[in-house]
Amino acid sequence: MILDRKVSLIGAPLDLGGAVQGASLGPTAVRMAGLERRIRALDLDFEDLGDVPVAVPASGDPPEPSARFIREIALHCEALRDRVDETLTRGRFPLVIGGDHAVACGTISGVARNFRRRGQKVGLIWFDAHGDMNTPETSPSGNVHGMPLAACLGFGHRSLTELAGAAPMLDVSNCVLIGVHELDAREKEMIRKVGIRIYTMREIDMMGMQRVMEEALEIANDGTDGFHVSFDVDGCDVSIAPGTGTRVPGGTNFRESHLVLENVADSGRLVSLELTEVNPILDHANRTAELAVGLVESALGKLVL
Ligand code: B3U
Ligand code: MN
Ligand code: MN
Repeated sequence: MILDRKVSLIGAPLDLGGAVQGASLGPTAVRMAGLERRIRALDLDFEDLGDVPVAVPASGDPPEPSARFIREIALHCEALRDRVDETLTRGRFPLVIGGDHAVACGTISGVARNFRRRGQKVGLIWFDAHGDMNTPETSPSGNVHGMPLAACLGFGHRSLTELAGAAPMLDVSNCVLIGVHELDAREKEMIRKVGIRIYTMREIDMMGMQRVMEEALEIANDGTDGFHVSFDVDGCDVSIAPGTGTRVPGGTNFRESHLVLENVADSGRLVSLELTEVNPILDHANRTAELAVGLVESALGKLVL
């Protein structure tokens, strides 16, 4: 099912949330892999809104080691939030390309604020090798790209948790984490405490991706007016997505990765999509960006027949 969507591409070239640099080139790499042409080939209206600016931090060590570059990251997220919110208000579909995964605080706060204003609720499907459920208190690295899901659920630095107004941005009962295969010790405690539904790689192996997605969609759609997908390419197996900053062996294969987004498209309830952590510096021949473009097509309803 190809939906009648007007797609607005928003680049979010943030590189301050992770330890490895290069995710700031993600939007360029995905554009160069033919994103616009392939979306237009689906007969969808397309506009490119360009990139949301990122401040250059002062030189030297970041002032907050427990949440490195939090000031610059929060500023970027505020600008991204406003762009996403406006895009939805214009009746268009925000497609955000990161950037490290800290950009999700900007995207999701934009969607949440827009829905809140209209008295509506939005669900969330978060695909990732990691939980992204750290806070400055639990994080072993101080890297903010390990914290965005916790921030969206109301835990962490106030400059992120309150981006949409009063925290939390989302109701945890409509949020689901898929593809996880690496968690930090204190992050596991957070996941249990917060009570978010999680499908690790083990559940995917045991249940199959189709059943996992059927359950995930039920959670994201239960009493909501649509859902957002935050897709971290590091959840895909290293063999198909080598170009990403924190590689963990044992991710989803090519078909499982597409099946996630094919199910999302079939639901007809996707309101916005973001794809993060594409790092072409670590890649060969832009393979991960090319995978990313194919995944966007699946999310927008591309069918073989
Ligand atoms: N959980 C670790 C590693 C990590 C999280 N997200 C990514 N890496 N991409 C951390 O630093 O919080
Ligand atoms: Mn992530
Ligand atoms: Mn990740």
